[in-house]
Amino acid sequence: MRLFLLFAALAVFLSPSVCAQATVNAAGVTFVDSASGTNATTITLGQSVTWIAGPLLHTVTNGTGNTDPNAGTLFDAPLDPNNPTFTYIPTQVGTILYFCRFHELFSMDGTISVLPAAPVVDYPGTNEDLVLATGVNGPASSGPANDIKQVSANDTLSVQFSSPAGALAGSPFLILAEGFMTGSAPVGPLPSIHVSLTGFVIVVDGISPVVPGFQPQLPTGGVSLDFIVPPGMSGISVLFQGFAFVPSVANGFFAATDAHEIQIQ
Ligand SMILES: [Cu+2]
Repeated sequence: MRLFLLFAALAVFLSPSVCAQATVNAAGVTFVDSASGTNATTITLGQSVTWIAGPLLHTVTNGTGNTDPNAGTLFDAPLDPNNPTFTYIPTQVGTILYFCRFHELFSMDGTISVLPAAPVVDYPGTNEDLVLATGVNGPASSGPANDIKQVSANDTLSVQFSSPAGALAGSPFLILAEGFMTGSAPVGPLPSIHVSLTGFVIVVDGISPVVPGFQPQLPTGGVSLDFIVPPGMSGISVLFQGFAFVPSVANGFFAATDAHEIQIQ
């Protein structure tokens, strides 16, 4: 019942993701990477490399040279005043050698080292002793690469909220959630708050006294909730995030967990 209420609160915002990219200048008869200052470029998988022309005629050609049978199999692009830029996005981890067909004898060449993409923390919190973990029909998990999960109707979603080392046990706390159309995640008011000020609902209220004089507190063992995913909710996601409110934390006001996005398939 409560989950239906969560899903009723929908927020439609777009959060564009920005990927850093590399640029390489054709300087005379040398390729110069803007970051390294040499002909060596390092990126992570998913990032692009853009070459920028100088006044001379060049090519950007993968391979070790004109006699390489594989030369030009990945890219073989002109780079000159009429073709001022060329962009390539590698599709796998590894090293790509490239050269200029016109200036091979001048050693006009370079390398692209493509590293694995780092695990993504999609919804970072304040990195304190406060953890939200979620599980689908099994153990709950948290940490990098665990912020987004998929569920289907009738799955059991478990949401666990705790201060593993106990530093924030006993604090006033909140567990919040916000529903949205998958792909249109809400935009929070601060980098560590991912629910929007207008769209969140309170899942567990660890602030407001139920009995006057008795302040609720985060239990030492944390809080654990189980939901059965209702049918008919495909295409909707719910963002969960937990907070503790004590002056001893880094910002003096609150600690926040990573948020977890649960996408209903
Ligand atoms: Cu050249």
